[in-house]
Amino acid sequence: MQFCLLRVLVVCCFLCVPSWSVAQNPNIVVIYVDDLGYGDVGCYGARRVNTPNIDRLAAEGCRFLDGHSSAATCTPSRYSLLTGNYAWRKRGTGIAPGDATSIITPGTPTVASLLQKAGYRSAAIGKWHLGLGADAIDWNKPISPGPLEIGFDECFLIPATGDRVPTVYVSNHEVVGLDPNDPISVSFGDPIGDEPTGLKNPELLKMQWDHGHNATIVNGISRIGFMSGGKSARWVDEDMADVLTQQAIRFIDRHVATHAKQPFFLYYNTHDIHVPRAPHSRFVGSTELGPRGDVISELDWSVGEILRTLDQHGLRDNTLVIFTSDNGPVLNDGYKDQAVERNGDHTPAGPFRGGKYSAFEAGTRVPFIARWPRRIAAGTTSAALMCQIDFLASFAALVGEPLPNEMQFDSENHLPALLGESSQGRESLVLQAGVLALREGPWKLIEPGKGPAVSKQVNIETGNSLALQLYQLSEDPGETTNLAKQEPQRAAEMMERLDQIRDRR
Ligand code: NG6
Ligand code: CA
Repeated sequence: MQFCLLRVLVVCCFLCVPSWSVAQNPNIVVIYVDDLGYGDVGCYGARRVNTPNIDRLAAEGCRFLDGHSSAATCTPSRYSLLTGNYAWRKRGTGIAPGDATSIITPGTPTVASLLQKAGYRSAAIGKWHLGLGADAIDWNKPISPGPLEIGFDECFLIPATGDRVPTVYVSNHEVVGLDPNDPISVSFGDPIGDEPTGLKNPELLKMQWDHGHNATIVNGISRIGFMSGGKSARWVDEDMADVLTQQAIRFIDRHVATHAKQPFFLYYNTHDIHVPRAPHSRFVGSTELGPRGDVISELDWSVGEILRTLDQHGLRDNTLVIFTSDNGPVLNDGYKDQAVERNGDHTPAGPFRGGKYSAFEAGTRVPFIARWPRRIAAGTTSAALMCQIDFLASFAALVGEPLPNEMQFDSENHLPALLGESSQGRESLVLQAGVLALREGPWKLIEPGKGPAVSKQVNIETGNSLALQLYQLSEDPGETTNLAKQEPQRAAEMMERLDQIRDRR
């Protein structure tokens, strides 16, 4: 009798559990790193830096071996990730100047607006670099449109990059900590203000510039662009990882406290490991590689803090965490920070050729890890061809929210591959550097293009060549042997298919 009662009770309890706690869509955290190369973290082979937290993510989830950003620089990759469309279809999506207006206009469907429709609360934290405002920005007034107008509920941003003015954070529509009596002015043309510049006052710098980056000095580092005013609002580079990590943690804490019944989407964009590389003193000297290695340690710490926060709230099991990078690695990106001199035998690009800005594989093949303990098997790897452009359609499938069907997207639903349930990813993928490249299975075609074969400033092979290039990556991951002449028909057919995709809309 007692046993029967117990059974009835157990069944009742099960039936009474509110449906959201059984079937609630997972929280989604995208950790989007800046300029991190395929070979820059332990779980992808790095031996000169320790990344225990990133490695833990991989050990508890699926590590993708052929995961890509859609472009070899920041703005187009971020545009594609959020909109599900190739950036090269739209003008003005190259590396955005620090005063660019909003590149994704309100009304454009985005990952954030899709998830918002599906009941998520969302935050964009960290690097934005997709422009803000509709006209020339006045940093002293409310700044709109921005993330809040394309589906995010809140934001805390580095407006462009760490090396561009204005060196201030923007929270929702306001510059954080601005004194109205000390207004901000910014110029990417003629000099403004009377503050020292890297060009005229190199003796004031704690880190020398190498190319570009010689305008207004803020916190001992000269930047791209001139800035005056806004002194109370200026960030301290060494504190940036702490500030952004704190913001991410606070968003999760607040969400749990006030919106626990809703899932959340956290789009967390680190400044690390972009230039200027200015780690907090806790991480200085943590590697032999100088600042570039030390900011990888700092990045790993930040990832660990976010994972710890999920654990603390009991959210680990039902949160999909994706860790990836907006483009491949670069050593000297404009500051003399010892990245080249102290690199030693570290291989930021792993086995691949090129790097940031390059149409060769290292431009876009980046660390790409997905962890969701409830659905993704721990400690797995996948060779599926994956791209961040597919987050839109894959998340739509995940949360059961249809994509607006009057629109055409480049984004494809590869949820089964993302969850490690299928080994089949994309059949084809267009990758953007100065020129476009097409991946199909192990084959890679790079269209002919003018421009230098090696970018002198950053010392990276661009992939530019007047000749058509064709590589077989499973046999030749380093893209050493151009097979276009041996396989003219395959090369011509792939070129035709690249043109078809280009002309599709
Ligand atoms: C380049 C900058 C480089 C970096 C890049 C954007 C110069 C000479 N170089 O123009 O330092 O800021 O833009 O990087 O100014 S990205 O990761 O945001 O695409
Ligand atoms: Ca980048």
